Amino acid sequence: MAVDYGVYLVTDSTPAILGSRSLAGAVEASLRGGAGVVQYRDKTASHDDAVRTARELLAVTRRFGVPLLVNDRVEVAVEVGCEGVHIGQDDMEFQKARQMLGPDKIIGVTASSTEEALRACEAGATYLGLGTVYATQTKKDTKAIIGPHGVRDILAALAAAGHASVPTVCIGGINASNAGDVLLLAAAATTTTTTSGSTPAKSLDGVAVVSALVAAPDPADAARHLLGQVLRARVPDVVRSVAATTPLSHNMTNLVVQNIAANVALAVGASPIMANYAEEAADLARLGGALVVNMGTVTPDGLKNYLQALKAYNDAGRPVILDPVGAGATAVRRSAVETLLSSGRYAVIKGNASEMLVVRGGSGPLAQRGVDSTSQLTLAQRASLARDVARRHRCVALVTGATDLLSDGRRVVRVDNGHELLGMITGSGCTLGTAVSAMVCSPVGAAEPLAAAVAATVMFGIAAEMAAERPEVRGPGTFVPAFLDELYSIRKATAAGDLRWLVLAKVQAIDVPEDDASP
Ligand SMILES: *[C@@H]1O[C@H](CO)[C@@H](O)[C@H](O)[C@H]1NC(C)=O
Ligand SMILES: *[C@@H]1O[C@H](CO)[C@@H](O)[C@H](O)[C@H]1NC(C)=O
Ligand SMILES: CC(=O)N[C@H]1CO[C@H](CO)[C@@H](O)[C@@H]1O
Repeated sequence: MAVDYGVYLVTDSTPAILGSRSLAGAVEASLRGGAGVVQYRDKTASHDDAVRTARELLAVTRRFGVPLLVNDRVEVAVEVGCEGVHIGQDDMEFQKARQMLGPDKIIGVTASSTEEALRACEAGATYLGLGTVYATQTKKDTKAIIGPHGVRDILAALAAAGHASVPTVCIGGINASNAGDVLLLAAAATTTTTTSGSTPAKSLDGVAVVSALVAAPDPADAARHLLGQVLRARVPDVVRSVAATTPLSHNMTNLVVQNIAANVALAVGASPIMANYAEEAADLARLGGALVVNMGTVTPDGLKNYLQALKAYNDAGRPVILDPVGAGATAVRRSAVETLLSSGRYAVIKGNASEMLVVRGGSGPLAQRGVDSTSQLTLAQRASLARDVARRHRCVALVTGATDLLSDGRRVVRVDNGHELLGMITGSGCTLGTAVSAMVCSPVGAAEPLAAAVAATVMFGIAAEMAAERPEVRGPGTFVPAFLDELYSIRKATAAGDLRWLVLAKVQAIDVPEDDASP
């Protein structure tokens, strides 16, 4: 099970926190809002009661495909067969827990100092909970309040010791008003380069919260709010991950946009490769990059090449991005999209509303009415479309427009960055596909495809806004070079820990009711 540590819920059954609500109800609402991990914490219930409650929660988490961890009580986790445990430094030691659970279960460990964090990583902890960040009512046996700076120091030590890939969440008094500060302080980490090479920076993967969800008037809404903050704070980490690894962006795209697509790839720190010969694809797929299949100019020969390359990347387990340009405009394109969709898997599918209606297929009221009708889609309908495409094709879907809508099938996120000048240059949509591919195949982005697609959309949109503001930009012609410069300077600033550009990021998780009529 791929774990998304972004919004991590720790339960609390004490009446002061839970009130008269049911625990399972609060958990379910948090999961609807986008929480990615649930930790059942109850230090006082009898074994039988704890097992009963854990089973009840497991039934809920399984429906959402989210792991359930049990705090401390390893024997309860073993009995209910949930995904793992979370242990503190005072709890049963790590090796004993590992022995009881077997090699594959998740074991998270709390750490409140650099020494504890390093020891936990060396023991083999799956992830770390860093804290206590702030004093809190829900956990009174607080060993050490370390504050956001303490968290940052531990992260730096983890990176320096080669543990940058161990996921981390911060815990202790985190709520809607302070989560952003803690996340951003951690996100401003820098990659340090020494004579022995460069040490990747490490930031937080998410926030662990108790009352901020369990005691919230609307846990779903509170979870969405936190998710938006986490995704926004993940942007620099993804951007840095691309810059640190220079992943290959293998683009099979149309001739019209080749130049700008290659330049965008370079500006964000990826390495573009232009190869339309499918025979090369198998070799290229092994180089650890991503493939962009862009349907800009479809010919029968081109389609054959695409299919061969798609298979090569799928076989190599590398991500493929589908950009179904002009899907639905002609019968040839409609059938090309169908062939491509039925022939392989995609990590991300991006397109505007008319293209994505074709990708989704099916028979919503607007599906058959052609391209023009999509301009009347409401935001809620486009959001629902993104989620439909993500579910149907088990991918991250990105529906572009003045507001971009992204979904992984469960969560839906809106990004309100960008500038109208982007719409006046050829291939800006296609080059967004290139940026997405770079982010999605970076080490950080590969583990979190939704965060990766959000990062590409945000970086792209903010670069456009900053370019448009520049005094020398008078229209589309002067915009293009300024846009490339801004992508480049965002990458440079991020690597240096300067995140001032991130104040422009507009990322929000939104509620899309399940019964909302699909377009
Ligand atoms: C969030 O936590 C901080 C620090 O513990 C506290 O001062 C603040 O009042 C809390 N805010 C909310 C909305 O609960
Ligand atoms: C989507 O893009 C295609 C071409 O790529 C264009 O013809 C169509 O009008 C666009 N639709 C919308 C809703 O913007
Ligand atoms: C950035 C990049 O790799 N661009 C290439 C994409 O593919 C076309 C062929 O369709 C090349 O001409 C571009 O150079």
